[in-house]
Amino acid sequence: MSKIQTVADTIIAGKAKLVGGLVQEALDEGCDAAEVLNAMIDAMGVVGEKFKNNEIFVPEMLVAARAMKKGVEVLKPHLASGAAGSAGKMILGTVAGDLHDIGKNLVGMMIESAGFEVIDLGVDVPTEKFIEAVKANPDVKIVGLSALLTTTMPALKDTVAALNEQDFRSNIKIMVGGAPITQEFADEIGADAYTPDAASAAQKAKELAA
Ligand code: B12
Repeated sequence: MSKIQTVADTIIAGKAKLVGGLVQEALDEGCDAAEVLNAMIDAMGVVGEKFKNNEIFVPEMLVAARAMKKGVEVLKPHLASGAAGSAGKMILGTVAGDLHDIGKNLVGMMIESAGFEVIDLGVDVPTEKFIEAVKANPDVKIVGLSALLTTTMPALKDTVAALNEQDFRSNIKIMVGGAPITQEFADEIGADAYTPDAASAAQKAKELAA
């Protein structure tokens, strides 16, 4: 079995203590960091499927998430490279009611490596906190919102609606993403951009801030 497959299987099994070492071994053997990351993302997809099919439950999903994070820590220096801050500032957060942050963190990491300073507000972020953060950072160029649940898509919509009403609206661009989000939904709620993954999010952020 390939080392990358072992990394993926270890994430699915939620063996957080082993993942870091295995990722390092894969890199030492010459595996490409982006390829390792993609396998890890796919592993989280497998975890989601198992959860949907009642083969595993929330605690198992949580340990898989912890394992994923351990792996990302080791990968980070190999993925992120740019000089932070030169491209501008971005505010990033997962919307109210939603605790998923692995995708958001990857987006933050890739956008940082594209030269942005990322102000990460964390998870379960109420609308007012996004607004306050933009007011506190008038030079911010992009606000990125993440939602992973169909039940928090309305919170995403409400946050975009509230941002759209602010005086600062013309100074910022709003990017949205997360597994249930589509380009159509982004258009419907009045966001400026949607991308399906972290790499394209970084590319898009550069275009929007140019
Ligand atoms: C890990 C996980 C958890 C962990 C989260 C831990 C953490 N720290 O993040 C825990 C255990 C806490 C959890 C809890 C729950 N979860 Co959960 N979870 C997952 C799982 C398995 C993986 C998510 C993940 O990390 N994916 C990997 C990352 C890399 O992908 P991503 O998040 O999609 O991000 C990428 C893109 O979407 C995009 N992106 C993301 N954000 C942004 C933002 C911007 C601006 C842009 C441009 C792009 C972008 O770029 C990212 C990188 O490429 C998914 C299954 C899945 N297939 O997604 C279920 C899943 C999302 N969870 C689900 C559910 C139901 C729940 C719970 C309700 C379960 C429960 N009964 O309690 C709770 C809700 C808790 C809450 N209030 O948020 C469902 C959602 C169903 C739905 N349609 O709404 C899923 C799909 C599982 C399933 N198949 O049923 N979960």
